[in-house]
Amino acid sequence: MRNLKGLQDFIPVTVASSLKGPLGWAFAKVDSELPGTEVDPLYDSERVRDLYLRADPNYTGRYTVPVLWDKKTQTIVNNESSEIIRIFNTAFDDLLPEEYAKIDLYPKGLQTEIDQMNEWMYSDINNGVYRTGFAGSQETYEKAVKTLFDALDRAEGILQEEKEYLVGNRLTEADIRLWVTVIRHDPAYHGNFKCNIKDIRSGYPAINRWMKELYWNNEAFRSSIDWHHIKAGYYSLIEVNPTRIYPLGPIPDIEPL
Ligand SMILES: N[C@@H](CCC(=O)N[C@@H](CS)C(=O)NCC(=O)O)C(=O)O
Repeated sequence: MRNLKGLQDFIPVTVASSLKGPLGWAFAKVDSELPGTEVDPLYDSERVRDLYLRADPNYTGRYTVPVLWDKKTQTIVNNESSEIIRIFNTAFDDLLPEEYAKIDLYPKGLQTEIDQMNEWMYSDINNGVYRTGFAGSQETYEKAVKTLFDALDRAEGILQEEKEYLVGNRLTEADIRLWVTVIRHDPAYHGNFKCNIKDIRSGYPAINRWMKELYWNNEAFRSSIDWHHIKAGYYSLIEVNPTRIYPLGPIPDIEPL
């Protein structure tokens, strides 16, 4: 969303390591193993946790990413990705050149349809992969994995017949929200989270085509992906992969168009 709206100069990004340690996500100051991990340019923090505690010394919740940080008030503005993308969609339009200000990924006439789609996609797909991967019993796993693949079947149905986008024949927030999970499916969730009833490349031709078109035809999507961070990150989750060894496949990370 940041790239699509041309917000790169207003909102710099700092990438933490995707190798989660006992104290959570670290900056390059304490963990520079993965290329692409950066230092915190504001406070040279060791971890994302330090930003949460700087914002509120009494904070006791989870230290999650993403974090939208306000340099002026020196605090966290938001840490919920679905809200951050809504903020990016309109909040900076006054400052943006017309070509970017006019981009609207949550247009009035499509909001109901987008919201309805977000609802089942979030619970069954975006969050569904986590429910599957972190299931603590066979029964919970089987329930979650079936729900996930039923929802992927539903998305496949929507994207059939060369449909370019999920809602309204134009790129919307719904595409972004499905894409961020589907792009990680083959390299991460399929193996590490046991989401392996099918992979995207051989099991979902319409989703695969849509995913590849967004990736290969749109720099905003492609440049937001770091395959190594995705793979090493998920496979470093000690709860599901104690050896932290990550697989070399699938090769390629994503198929050509
Ligand atoms: N509601 C948040 C959830 C974010 C979230 O759970 N992020 C994960 C990484 S994908 C995280 O930082 N987990 C760290 C933890 O739970 O300790 C959002 O979607 O923005």
